[in-house]
Amino acid sequence: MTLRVEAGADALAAYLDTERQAVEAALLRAVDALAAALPSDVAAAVRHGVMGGGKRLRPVLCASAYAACRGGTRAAVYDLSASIELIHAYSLMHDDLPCMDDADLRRGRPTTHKEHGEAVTMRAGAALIPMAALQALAACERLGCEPEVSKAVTAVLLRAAGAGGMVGGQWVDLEGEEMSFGPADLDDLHRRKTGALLAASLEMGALAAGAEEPVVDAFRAYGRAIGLAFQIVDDVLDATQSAETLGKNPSDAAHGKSTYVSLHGLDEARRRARAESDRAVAALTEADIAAPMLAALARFVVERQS
Ligand code: GRG
Repeated sequence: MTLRVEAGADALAAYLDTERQAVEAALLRAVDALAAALPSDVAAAVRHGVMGGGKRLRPVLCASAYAACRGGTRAAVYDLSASIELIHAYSLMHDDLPCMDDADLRRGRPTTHKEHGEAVTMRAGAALIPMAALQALAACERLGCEPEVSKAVTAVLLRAAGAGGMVGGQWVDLEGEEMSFGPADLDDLHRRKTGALLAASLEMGALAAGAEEPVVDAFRAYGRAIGLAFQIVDDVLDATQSAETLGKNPSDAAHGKSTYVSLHGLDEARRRARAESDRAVAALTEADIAAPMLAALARFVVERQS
């Protein structure tokens, strides 16, 4: 089978809607389980940070990669997908803290620390990290993965979240407040800060589905490319949209950091985002992966308005 067809906008919207509902249900299961083991103030902050909307892009990518490899999904796939969103949610909760981005608006609502306080938000975010790893392991077991596959899937998540990935990218980003980056530095920063978790989402779905190495590699390449496209578009939106439309405070340019727009200008930034989206689709096509929704998602990432 080959990827000749890209789903249309309506089909993609309906698909995203259905997938997101399954993800929301899995996230609620995870949050309820974690909340039972936490003091009530920390549990409330976890609920605020995890259940407060969001595109749920990473879990949808994970479930889509699984479905493309296995021809369908199962409930446990969404529990696996939700483990990635728990990491993403903690990263946003901590990123918004005064010691990092100091943001008061996220997903159109007050940030977690604005409602629950800084100390409680720190604890809630920290509780989500081990929870995510345990959830990934348990979901893999329920999917019938061999123990070494479960470990590999969980390791992909933790590696992407760690110093070589998201946390490392955030360090570099924080240091960037005092220095300006060149184009290669900016690519490297975002490959780690945003791209690593996006690529891991697809890799985890493919690995859990038992895909062969070339297929896993193709999903990783797709993830890396849409990760970069996603970040370029984030900079374009920051430069062109109001906080009200975005539901968050435009950040990097406001903090004097280099962005794709400040380095390349708006038109070139948009061209680069489209080129990465094309690269993502080509990675799937070349590996003969039939995934029309993922092809459409690569377009959605560059056309999104928030
Ligand atoms: C201690 C250095 C250190 C780091 C802790 C805070 C942190 C870990 C990492 C920050 C990672 C971060 C904020 C990455 C940005 C990722 C990004 C582009 C977020 C926006 O993603 P969307 O648009 O958001 O998918 P929604 O709201 O749709 O989920």
